Order: sequence, then structure tokens, then C-alpha cells
Amino acid sequence: MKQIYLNQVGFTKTGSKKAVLNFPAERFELVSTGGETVYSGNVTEFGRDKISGEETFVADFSQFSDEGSFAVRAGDTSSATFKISDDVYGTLFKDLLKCFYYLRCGDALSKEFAGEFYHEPCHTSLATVYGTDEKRDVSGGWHDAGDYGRYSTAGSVAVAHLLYGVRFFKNLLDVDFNIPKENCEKGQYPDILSEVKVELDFLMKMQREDGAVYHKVTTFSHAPFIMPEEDKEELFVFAVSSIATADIAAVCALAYTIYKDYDAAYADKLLAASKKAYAWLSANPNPLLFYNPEGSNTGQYDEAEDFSNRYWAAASLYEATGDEQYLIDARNQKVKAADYGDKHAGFGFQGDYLTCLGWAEVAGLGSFSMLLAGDDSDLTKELRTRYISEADRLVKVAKENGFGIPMLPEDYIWGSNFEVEKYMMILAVTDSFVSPNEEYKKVIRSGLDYLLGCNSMDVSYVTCHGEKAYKNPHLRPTAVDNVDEPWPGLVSGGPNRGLQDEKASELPKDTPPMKCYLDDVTCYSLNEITIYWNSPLVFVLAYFGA
Ligand code: G3I
Ligand code: 9MR
Ligand code: ZN
Repeated sequence: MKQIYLNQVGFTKTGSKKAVLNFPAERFELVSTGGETVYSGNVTEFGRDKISGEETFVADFSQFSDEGSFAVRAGDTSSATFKISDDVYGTLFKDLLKCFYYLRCGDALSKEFAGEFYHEPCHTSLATVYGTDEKRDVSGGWHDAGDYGRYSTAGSVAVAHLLYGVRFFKNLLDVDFNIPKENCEKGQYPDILSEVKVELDFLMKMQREDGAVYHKVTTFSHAPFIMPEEDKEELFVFAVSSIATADIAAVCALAYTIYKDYDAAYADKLLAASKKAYAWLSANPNPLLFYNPEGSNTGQYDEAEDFSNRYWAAASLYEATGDEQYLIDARNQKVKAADYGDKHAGFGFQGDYLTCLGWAEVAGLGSFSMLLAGDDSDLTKELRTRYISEADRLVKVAKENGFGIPMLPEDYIWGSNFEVEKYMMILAVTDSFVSPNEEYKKVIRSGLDYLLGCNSMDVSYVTCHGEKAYKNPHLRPTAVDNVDEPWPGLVSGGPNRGLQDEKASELPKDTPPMKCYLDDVTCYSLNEITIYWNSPLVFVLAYFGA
């Protein structure tokens, strides 16, 4: 079928703009909603690429910058309608952030702000420390994803994306996304800090008295598809891990650097929690990894090593306090993380491990702290060089496909949309110290175009944003809440050539990576949502100054 793929939300007036055709054509036209042809240009043949498996042809209209609503037409085929305007991503930005509010667990939603997506208080009972009789209050925070688990490492990473976003791009502090205003010493927190505090308060409750941090709190098995308040099974706090402890040490130190300007008492509490976790790590130098107890199927979030987490903790504490001992520790852990990365590139991540930013590969978060420290240490200098070569790798990969995105077939794992987002974040940060760099900017834009519809599924991977946005996220409340539309602003995990759920496994094995996707509510390996897939897009839109 002939199709014209493009960003269905739209484009800012300046910057690159394009559509991708899966059929040959000489010329293309831009047509306004009134039916008038406002621009025309030549179509360029790209050829077949490895990620989409399609013959692709590119219609570039970067030169056109009039405001309005348009579609691209070639022959008798038309694209979805999109907008050109300088505030084209404003609503998207707010919706991405508002989803964290809807994901709140405990007694934290109000009908006034949650509207039709309100749910009654949930998961407020005390949790049993697994294997003991001890009970703990670990209420609050955000549900992780389509399930109702709350996981320390995943939560820390989502918070980190948001807070590094604040550090790199101050405009995030100005976004009002219609949540209740929380008071602090200086009056009121900006919305983003009110929302993130919900998760930080929860993460600190996951810290044991000796500083170690419990890996997660969930029921023993995933709940069926019910509303959160109907999930009354016993809650368990599972074992402590060095990965969770290091992530909390890192994220609390990062948070300290921001909250100290609003609320000294809260910032001190964060720094104390960070140092306590760090002291536990120093006293326990061997990795204490995490695996589910036999029979339990909630998220495992298992990681293969803890050097990258310890590196992140040390770097973040160094940046927050300036204490040289943390720099020494960061250097030592970095050597181990880099060594691990060199040996394992291609296993769940491509490129430079020291720039990775996911729930399992957190070294890049430590590297962000070093870049923010902005000192002239050997480590910071080395990292700048690494970012530039990783960014250059991404630019090179982006030239290998018609969509202009930095994705290899191997990047199409569970949550591949995060891989795109991660690469955009890396390029955005590199762009801040190798500026101006038009090539980086162009690849970041292509990534955004891809997520919002310029892909060979012809789908926008953000709910309610784009004429052909996906509609059936693997998300329990949405599946059962009797509201037709999902919450707006949810990022799908996206194509996964691993096809790791029942329905996905029915797709033909030779399906090209970009097409290993179904908009189906049962497909958790293709169409789930998570806090740490929404948070990177917030970071990227902050870069755009949305
Ligand atoms: O590392 C391998 C790599 O060597 C291999 O080439 C590649 C091919 O499939 O797979 C890589 O590992 C994948 C790993 O993610 C990479 O990060 C695994 O196959 C894949 O199963 C694993 O998926 C994770 C999934 O949980 C299952 O463990 C996702 O990253 C992770 O986001 C997801 O998280 C779940 C939570 O457990 C529960 N809550 C929802 C959340 C989102 O689905
Ligand atoms: O809904 C769960 C989702 O959040 C997880 O990512 C996924 C993998 O752990 O598991 C989902 O739950 C499924 C469970 O593992 C097996 N029975 C079907 C559940 C989904 O309907
Ligand atoms: Zn809950």
C-alpha cells in the first residue's frame, strides 16, 4: 500500500521538515486544509534500508515555514494532517508530564485535577518485607507502567531524566501541567518539582535504616486487568540490592542540587538519604544484584553489574558536594563500567556504555553529572570526547536509513522507542557543548518525527497526539476504566523484534524491525507504557524549548 509517513503533530517553523514515501514519485506538494497547494518540491530516492525493509523516498520541505495545517500529497496519495507553528509541541509537553500525575499510587489524586481519570486511593496497606514478619509503610510514588509495581531503579531513572532535564534546560521549571500546587519554604514548587517529589518521597521510604534500599514493592504476581484500588493482594517489599541503593544515592544527590533553591530542609533530607546509601555501598563493595524469588513474575529489573550504578552515585555526589573523594570513586568505578561496556557492546545496548541512560544502563546518568560539574578533570575531558564520538556514530547510523534515525536493527529490543529517545538525549546534550551542530539537530528532529508518525507503521507512538495515534496501550487503568480514549501523552514501548508476548509471537519471524509492532492491549512487549519512556521525551522537548 502506498503511504506517506510523517510527524503527525507537526513542525516548528525553523528546522528540518520531511516526509517519507514508500513509493516512487517525481514531485510532492504541500496542501493546506483549504485545499490550496502552498509548496512543491522534488522527491529524492533513498533506497531500501535494514530497519524498515522498505524502498524509501524522501520529500524534504525544510524551506517551507508558513504557519498552518497541511498535508503532503504525491500523486493520489496523501499524508496525515500536521501543523507548522512555533508552539506546536506545547500541549504534548504538558500531556507527557501530566501522565506522571495519573500514575500516582496511594491517596494522591483529586477529582478536580484527575477528572475522568481519577481513581480511588490504592496500595495503601503496609507491605511485608519478603520472608519476614516485618511491615513497612512504602505508600506513594508512581505506578511503574501498565502494571502496578513500584520499582526503585526504574523510578530513580525516570526521576533522573526529568531532573537532568531541569538542570540542562531550565525552561522545564516553567511548564504548568495542571496539578495541585505544593507549598515549600519559598512559596510554591514549580509543577515539575511537585510531581517529582511524589516519587522522591516514595524512594526514600524504600531505604532501610542501615542505608540499603529495597529493590521493589509489588504483589507476588501481576494483578489481573483491574483498577488499582481493586488490587488488594498483599504487598511485598523485596530484597535490598546494591543497584537500587546506588541509584537512590545518585538521584537523591541530583535532586538536592535543585530542591536546595526551594526548600533547604527537604534538600538536606535528600542529601542525608544519599550519603547514607553511599555509606552502605562503601561498606559493601561487592555487587548485591537482584533476582525474583521463585514463582514471582513482577518486574525483575535485573542488571548484570553494579559498577555503572556506583559510578553514577559517586559522580552525582561529587557534582552535588564538590568533595574530591567522590571524584576519586567515580574514576575507579568508571574504569570498571567502561571495561564492562567494551566487552558487552551489542548485548542490549549499542555504542558507548558510558553514555547509556536506561533502567539497566545508568552510566550515562553519571556522565551527565560529570558534564554538569564542568570541571577540567581528566574524567570530564574524556567524557566530552566520548559524547562527541557517540554523537558522530549516531549521525552516521542515521544516514543509513530513509527515516534519518540513529537506529540499527539491533536497537529494536523491548522498548525500542526508548532507544530512539536515549539517542536524542545524547545528541541534545552533546549539542550543548559542540554548538552549533546542524547534523545533531537534524537527527534529533528525525527521532521526534519518527516517534510522532514518520515510521513505517504510520503510527504516532504518543496517545492522542497525531491523527493516527495508537490507542490501546498495555495499561491496566486505561483498559478497564470505561473511558474511550486513553490518557493523552503516553509513550508506547514500540516495535520489538524479540516479539516477547503471546500475540506478538504470531507475527512472521522475518518482519522488518520497524514493523514488529501491534497496537494491541495484550502486547506488553510491544505496546506497554512506562514512566521511564515518558520521561526522556520530556527531556527532549525541553531541549526544543517547547
Ligand atoms: O540484552 C539482550 C540482548 O543481548 C539481546 O540481543 C536482545 C534481543 O532481544 O535482548 C536484550 O535484552 C532485553 C532487555 O530487555 C534489554 O534491556 C530482553 O530481551 C528483554 O526481555 C528485556 O525487556 C525488559 C522487560 O521488562 C522484561 O524483563 C524491558 O527492558 C523492561 O523495560 C521491562 O520492564 C517491565 C517491568 O519488568 C514491569 N513493568 C513494566 C515494564 C515495561 O514493560
Ligand atoms: O502486565 C504485565 C506487564 O506490566 C509486564 O511488562 C509483563 C512482563 O513482566 O507482564 C505483564 O503481565 C502478564 C504476566 O506476566 C503474565 N500473564 C499475563 C499478564 C498480562 O496480561
Ligand atoms: Zn497504587
